[in-house]
Amino acid sequence: MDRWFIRSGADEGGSDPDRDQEGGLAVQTAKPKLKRPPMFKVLLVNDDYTPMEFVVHILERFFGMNREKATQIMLTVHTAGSAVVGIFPRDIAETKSEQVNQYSQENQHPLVSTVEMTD
Ligand code: TYC
Repeated sequence: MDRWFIRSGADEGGSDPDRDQEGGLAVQTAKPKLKRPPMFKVLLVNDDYTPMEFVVHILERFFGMNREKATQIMLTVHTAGSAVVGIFPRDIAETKSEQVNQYSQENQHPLVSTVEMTD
């Protein structure tokens, strides 16, 4: 952090740690207040029972994908076992994951979504 000294010319510094030899007052540049929030991955997990068409519908409904993108991601989950379907701040990631799990349960499908920290 940069330290600069304001010079009034009047007093001497003495023992004040925020003043220099000639009495200049130390000022500090402030840290920027806004940080990017930590991001979390939402994953879909493969299973043997959920119909492919239902998974495509989930990806369209909750992750705003078009049919082509949703189909491509569904097939990745189907062959690789899981895939990241979106990256969001924590609250949004958890809400989306819960929406997927609740909607799947309501429709009697075992489809599961999980949330993981990004590294
Ligand atoms: N494996 C399922 C099937 O063959 C399809 C599927 C894809 C299920 C992705 C879950 O997250 C999933 N019908």
